[in-house]
Amino acid sequence: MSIRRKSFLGKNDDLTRSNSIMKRVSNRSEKKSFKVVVVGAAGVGKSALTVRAKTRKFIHDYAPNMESRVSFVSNIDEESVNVEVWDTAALQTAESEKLEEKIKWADAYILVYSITDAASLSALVASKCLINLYAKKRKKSVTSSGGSNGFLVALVGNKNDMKHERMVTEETGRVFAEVHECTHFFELSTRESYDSVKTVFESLYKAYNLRSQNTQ
Ligand SMILES: Nc1nc2c(ncn2[C@@H]2O[C@H](COP(=O)(O)OP(=O)(O)O)[C@@H](O)[C@H]2O)c(=O)[nH]1
Ligand SMILES: [Mg+2]
Repeated sequence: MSIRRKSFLGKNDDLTRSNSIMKRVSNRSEKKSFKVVVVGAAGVGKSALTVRAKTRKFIHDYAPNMESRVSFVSNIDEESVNVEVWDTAALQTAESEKLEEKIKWADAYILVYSITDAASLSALVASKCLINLYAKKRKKSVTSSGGSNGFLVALVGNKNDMKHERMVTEETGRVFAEVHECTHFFELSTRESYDSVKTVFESLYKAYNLRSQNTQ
């Protein structure tokens, strides 16, 4: 009798244990995902920024023209977020079909220029137009109020450690961001600061999260 009872209790214990395991597994699989595309002219530091965000390290020489998709888990506002980053290469019109796919895939965009290269800022006008065009077609697009039809776009002026070679003032970057309806603007040095790179991703995610909550 006592043996039967014992085994019955054991079954319950097993059930409780497996329920709690299931809960843990489902919590893990419910980890929020956040997809970001990094866009910009060659040499502005897209790959350095992407690698910095993932590994915290600054890699001096990353294969140029190489495209990569990386993912990492980031702790934002005590939430574990699976951040996926598509570090693009050649984003010019010949590639626009591929670009359409990337733009539709993303939840947010980081447009990078180098403060030492004025042409790299002008080049972003075309990219921003393509984002406006393709992101509208995206089913999941968030159309709340705020800049750029609700698309989350951070303009990042990179390499601000190279002040002696500066060609773009911070004010010019800020005005560009306003005129082209970017939701965020940062000037930073990927080389010098991991924290400022992290802030870019964090700010975009927080805005994304807020908008997702508002549209539910
Ligand atoms: N001084 C400085 N150099 C940087 C910075 N970010 C990237 N670089 C350098 O700029 C070059 C191009 O970087 P990369 O990430 O390959 O550019 P991408 O073509 O846009 O992916 C590399 O030599 C990097 O070391 C930065 O914040 N400061
Ligand atoms: Mg690169």
